Amino acid sequence: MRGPEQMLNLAGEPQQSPGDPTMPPLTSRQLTVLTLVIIAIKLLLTTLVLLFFLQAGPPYTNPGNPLSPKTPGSTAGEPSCHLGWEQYRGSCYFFSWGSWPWQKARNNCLVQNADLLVIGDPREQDYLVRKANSTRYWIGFTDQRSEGIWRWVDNSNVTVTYWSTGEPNNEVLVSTAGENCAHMLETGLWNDGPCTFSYKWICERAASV
Ligand code: 2F8
Ligand code: CA
Repeated sequence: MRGPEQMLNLAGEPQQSPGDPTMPPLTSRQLTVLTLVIIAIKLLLTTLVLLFFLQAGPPYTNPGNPLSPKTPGSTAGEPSCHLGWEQYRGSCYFFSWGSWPWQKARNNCLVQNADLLVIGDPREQDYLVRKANSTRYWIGFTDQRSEGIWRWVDNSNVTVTYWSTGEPNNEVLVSTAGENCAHMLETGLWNDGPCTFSYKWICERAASV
């Protein structure tokens, strides 16, 4: 009678166990290190995913979302803004956290039932300069359709402009494509810059009842 067959490895030596054909068992130290490495990779991936989704701003600020709360203290029937948006004279303004190229920034406004900021009068400009707090932001002003003809994204009349001295100059030194998108400089005055550059942005929408 033949006894139970012993498993041999490729070198013809007896194998340690059928469940572990090639590797020696891990020591508890190796197991601990492996577990820590797996946890670290998971944490890193989670952080990267969170950073990606939170770039635009907090997730509860989307006015297209019926669950998105309104500004605390708002009275029923009065126009108001969703949490995370600033209200001023019938408009709600969203100041992004992250920086994106102009079109991607505009798309972010559009998916929030808004559009990039349109400045209609000196009071609105003053308010936004104060709120922008010396940070650059894209605004909804562009001459992409026709060089030198600056239009607001909502096609409203250009009633006031706040170009910085010498702007818009369609500078081609930095980008050969020129400069077709306007942003607020740290001073609050405007500059035309390459639309592919990444800046923060301001969305605007009407305050809703
Ligand atoms: O001097 C004004 C000029 O400064 C920079 O170009 C050298 C700006 N470019 C960028 O911010 C990319 C121009 O837009 C600006 O007109
Ligand atoms: Ca410029």
